Amino acid sequence: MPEAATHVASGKVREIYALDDERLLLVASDRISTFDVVLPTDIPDKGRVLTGLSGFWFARTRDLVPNHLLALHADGRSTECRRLEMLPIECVVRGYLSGSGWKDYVATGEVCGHRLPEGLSESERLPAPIFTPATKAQTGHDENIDRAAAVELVGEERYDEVERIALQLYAFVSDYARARGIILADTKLEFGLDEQGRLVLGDEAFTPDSSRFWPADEYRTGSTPPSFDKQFVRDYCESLGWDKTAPGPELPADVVDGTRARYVEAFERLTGLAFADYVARPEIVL
Ligand code: Q0N
Repeated sequence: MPEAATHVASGKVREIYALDDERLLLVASDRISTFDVVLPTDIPDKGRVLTGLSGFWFARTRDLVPNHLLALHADGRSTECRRLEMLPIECVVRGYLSGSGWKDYVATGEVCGHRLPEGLSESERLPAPIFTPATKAQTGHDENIDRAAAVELVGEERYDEVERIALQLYAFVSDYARARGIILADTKLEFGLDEQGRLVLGDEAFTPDSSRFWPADEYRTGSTPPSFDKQFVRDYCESLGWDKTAPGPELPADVVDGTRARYVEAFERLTGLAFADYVARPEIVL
């Protein structure tokens, strides 16, 4: 960490430092959360996998929308980014009915104002992907909002632009992943504006922490498909009968190793690159 960098914000698993007025340093840790609780045991290389995947997608989507990535550091887990004025909404795209989208559908037949066909099952593929914005809760859970509520926050023109770009990004990455045996069920993107007011993709993008990745060969409707990355951790936590409040349990070595292997497998399948080559030379993802 640069001595002069001042800490700006912490997420559950990432830290942000200011390098100067224009640039931020984003550092991805090896921490893992499950059921919204950060566990006391790290997953080695998880931060590198997420940073490498984000960089891979940023490099491949720059013609669709500019992004905040300026440099990928040699440690493979920290990036320099352009400082943006972040939009006050989470930009979620859903191609499948899961998580809060499934809950809202069961309760109302709609997700964020999108009326969906009757009789859909949990995890079913939607007729077409939908843009489902949410508020950025400072504490607690993000709240799904409809178009009118999101327009109040960002304006109509900007809303139409982020919806169009987010759907294009989802289409590109979900096609890419599907060809490699992975379903991108949904994803959360964050956008900001540069000094000229142009839309820029920020945060991390299309990582297992910001997206639901499902192994295509295990996909079925009527339940929650196994998570590509966290299933061993969830199964282990369920086997303990833990009440899902902090502090979470320590993970045994076999759960750590199996989970690390799943993160590395996601990286290698999606990028077509050997993870060891990324660790040696992170810039190969760009
Ligand atoms: C920013 N967040 C929320 C880390 C990520 N490029 C940027 N410019 C200005 N601000 C931000 C970014 C970015 N990215 C984004 N906070 C500040 C996402 N955080 C949540 C905590 O973990």
